[in-house]
Amino acid sequence: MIVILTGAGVSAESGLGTFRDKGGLWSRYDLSEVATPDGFAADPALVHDFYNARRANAAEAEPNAAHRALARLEAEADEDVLIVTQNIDDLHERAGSRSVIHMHGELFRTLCAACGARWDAAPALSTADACPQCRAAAVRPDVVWFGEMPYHMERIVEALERARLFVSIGTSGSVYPAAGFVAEAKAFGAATLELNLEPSDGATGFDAGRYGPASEVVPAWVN
Ligand code: BJW
Repeated sequence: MIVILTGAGVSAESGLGTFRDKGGLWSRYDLSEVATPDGFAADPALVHDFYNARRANAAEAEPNAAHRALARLEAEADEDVLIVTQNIDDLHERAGSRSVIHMHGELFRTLCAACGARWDAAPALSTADACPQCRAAAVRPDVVWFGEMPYHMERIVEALERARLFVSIGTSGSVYPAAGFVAEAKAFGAATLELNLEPSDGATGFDAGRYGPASEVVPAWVN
């Protein structure tokens, strides 16, 4: 089995901003204000504006050659291929990948913080929205903020245990638990490979690395 961890760098060439690069989202927004439960409690309208803008951006974006190469790999490989993405966009699915885990949630899904109901997101969410199930005004994007538990951790650890190869693509490796997957995969016996624009902070933890834009290095690796 091949387990592929993706991050914002895989969608960068589709026009979606990364977080920590120069000019990235965290240079324009205070992450404690827009990506924490406390930030949402303090100013839900600001947080909705942040995600509404990203939803509009993602709706206009198209998958790039890296997303398409990964979909082709899944279709053609004679072993299981699982994408574990930290991205909340839907570009892997739109490129044709079927086996995708969104560990940090999904931009196009909505969560009721009161009753846990989930449904497809309207293009724009507002503080006036009520949950269709319990009517509470506790509607939030279905994404994982700092201090919250990433989704599907049990399935991910099971996959890391089975992996023959672990590949990390377009992630700075600075956010846990995803940043720890390479060490876990290695401990379970997998070979590890980093594909990124440049060596990440955790590059020395990989057996090998190939560096350049995802739209080039990912298709070159898949072929
Ligand atoms: C290109 C490119 C091109 C550019 N081609 N490449 C251990 C130690 C210390 C702290 C902690 C710890 N464990 C947990 C914590 C706390 C915290 C944390 O990690 N803090 C760190 C900052 C230190 N983690 C959490 O709170 C997490 N929850 C948690 O741990 O729960 C408890 C738990 C315990 C044990 C097990 C399990 C759970 C939750 C983290 C939630 C992160 N949420 C966000 C927002 C999601 C919604 C949204 O999108 O708005 O997730 S933050 C943001 O960072 C987003 C991303 O998914 C995530 C990672 O970013 P990513 O994808 O790596 O982007 P960048 O910008 O950092 O990097 C882009 C890379 O691409 C760069 O390397 C570029 O070079 C490259 N690139 N163009 C190829 N064209």
